[in-house]
Amino acid sequence: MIRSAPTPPELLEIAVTVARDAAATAHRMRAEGVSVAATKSTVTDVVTAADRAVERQVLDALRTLRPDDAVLGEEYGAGETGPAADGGVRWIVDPIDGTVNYLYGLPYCAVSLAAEVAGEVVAGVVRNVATGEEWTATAGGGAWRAGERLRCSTETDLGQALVATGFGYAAGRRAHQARVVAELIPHVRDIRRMGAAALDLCLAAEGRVDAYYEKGLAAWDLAAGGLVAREAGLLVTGLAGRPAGPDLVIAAPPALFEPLHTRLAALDASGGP
Ligand code: LIP
Repeated sequence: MIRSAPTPPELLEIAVTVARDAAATAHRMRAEGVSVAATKSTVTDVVTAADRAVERQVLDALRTLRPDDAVLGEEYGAGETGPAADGGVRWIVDPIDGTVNYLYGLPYCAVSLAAEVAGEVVAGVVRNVATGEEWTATAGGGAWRAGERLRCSTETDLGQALVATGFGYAAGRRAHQARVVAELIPHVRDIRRMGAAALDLCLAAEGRVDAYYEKGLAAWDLAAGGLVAREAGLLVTGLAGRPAGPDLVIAAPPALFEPLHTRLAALDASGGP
């Protein structure tokens, strides 16, 4: 059977359905009590039973709805699916972004689910597990929350900008990131470290922070939130024209991009361990 490629809105509809069910499971499991199931890169990089259960639920739902698609997830990797076929769809899932907030009962954690076609993210949803706030975007179709189209901050002065960032789990990386932030903070309004990269990108999409940067993001932290940010008018890149990725993600409105990029380059924000 020849199946036509799904459109971004069709992929978004699936993503939203799956992410809402996933967020409901995460919410219910949080209410039932949460404990650490395992650790990953360091003893503070935790996995809860909910991270695994939620990703498993997403994998099962996608296998039912889109059996030929590939999936990349934080907990099970490319697991059972392998790479996307040429021109095929790959889903990228972070079952709970902001796992430490989830563990501590802080209301800043999210399910993030994106659909990539031919290597480009074309649809994405980020849903806050605690509050039910939900951000969506399709490539070329804008970024949205609660029926409102989102636009990024119009701030033009880096000195007035509220800048979100985050830190990795490994001590050496955190030390380097702390040095960067110590040098940046005199040049911005203030810094926010809220603990979930996907949500930071969504807040930047609606100007609730002016800009965001972080080193060390994985594909599942960035995929859906990055599209939401881009569709709201932010530039989302790495340093020196490189694409956004593990080395660095800078998400800034056009007027703030250059001054922020210049500072981060001078501070070697993509360097260190
Ligand atoms: C986390 C982020 C957080 C970032 C951490 C980590 P997790 O994801 O979203 O903001 O600073 O480095 O990647 O581990 O909660 O899925």
